[in-house]
Amino acid sequence: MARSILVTGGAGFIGSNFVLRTVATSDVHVVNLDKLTYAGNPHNLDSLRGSSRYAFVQGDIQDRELVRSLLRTYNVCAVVHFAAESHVDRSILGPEEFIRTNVGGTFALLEEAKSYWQSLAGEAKSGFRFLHVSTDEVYGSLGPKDPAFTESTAYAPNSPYAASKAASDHLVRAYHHTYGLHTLTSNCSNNYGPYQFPEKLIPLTILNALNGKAIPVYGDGKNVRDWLYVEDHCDAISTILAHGKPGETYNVGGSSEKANIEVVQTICELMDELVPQSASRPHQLLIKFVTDRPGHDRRYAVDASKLRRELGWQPRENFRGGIRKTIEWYLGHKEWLDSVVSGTYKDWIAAQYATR
Ligand code: NAD
Ligand code: TDX
Repeated sequence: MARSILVTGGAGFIGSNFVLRTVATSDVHVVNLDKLTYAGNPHNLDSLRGSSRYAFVQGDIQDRELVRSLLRTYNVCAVVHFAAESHVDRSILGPEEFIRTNVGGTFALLEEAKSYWQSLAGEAKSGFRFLHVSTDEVYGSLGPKDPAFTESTAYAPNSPYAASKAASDHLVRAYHHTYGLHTLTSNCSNNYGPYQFPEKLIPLTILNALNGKAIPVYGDGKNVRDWLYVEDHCDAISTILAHGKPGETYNVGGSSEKANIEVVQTICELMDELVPQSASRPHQLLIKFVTDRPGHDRRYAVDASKLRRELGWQPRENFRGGIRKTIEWYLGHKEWLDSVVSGTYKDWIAAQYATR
């Protein structure tokens, strides 16, 4: 049977973009294992229905028997591991699921990948890869003049989310060092683009601007993030998977540092232009400064020069162009937005913002 890659969390934001792009631009077979938590949406992948190169399996990465059988049944040559609880604010209100999925789930996958890999021989064994998709948040927070995070910056995670991702990164490192598993780790900055669930800053701002609702900005709005368009991240992952050196970690970033208030203002300006008939113009009037996130990291910035130097990757999209495309995508996919903004979404928004 043809060889496949096992993608975990492929019904989430970055995973969906990665699966769609991989099926469209290569001849590889993709098996997508996703639990379909509140953040997973199989309709993101509706266009692949009927494709002989795509299979969807609903399940938990902690289900070791399932993972074991998928690796063997699909003759898997690489695991690309996106599945995670990914929202910092949710990790503050309820960290347990983050430990289960991000730490326990990654451990389960590593164990099964190791046994499977050990059973292989020849090129199948030497070519096997386990790519762990991680975040820049493991490095902690920068001061205004600090240099950007490099791959050798010490880990200093500050939120339960970041700590759970840091723990998973350490496990991945250990499975390479101890057992020789061919692991790769990418540590990427903040992504934005199509299919992002509207709990994160950029899609939440677009959604609230569309609906004439307050746009919540935490604290003084001067926290800085380094923004990367999701397609550039997916391109980086494909590059690392194809050419990365086993055991290595690669930082991925857009060299596009922006204060949150600047991000929100840019979206408001573009909404004024793209929805000229809106009753909420100028959208900037919707901005509302609210109580800060506890332990809110002040600044992230990623030095991605290793990935550029060693593997030739660099981002194609700039922030203004990427944000425009993103807003246009949301404006053109109102039915997608309506479908994800269901009862449980409303419960989250009430729990998170009502008393801020
Ligand atoms: P997301 O929350 O949009 O999607 C996560 C997906 O994982 C969902 O489809 C969900 O159903 C699935 N999932 C959760 N728990 C699972 C489990 N136990 N078993 C199987 N599937 C499960 O996340 P995202 O923003 O697409 O992030 C994907 C990965 O990239 C995460 O590992 C995240 O830490 C990392 N990352 C994200 C960003 C970002 O800006 N979004 C930046 C850097 C790194
Ligand atoms: O309502 C909001 N108001 C606000 O000011 C929200 C949701 C966020 N913010 C601020 C907090 C951050 O400084 O905006 C910034 C971005 O917040 P999020 O979109 O929640 O992202 P962040 O916490 O930076 O984490 C993201 O990037 C790294 C992803 O969610 C992680 O999965 C990824 O690892």
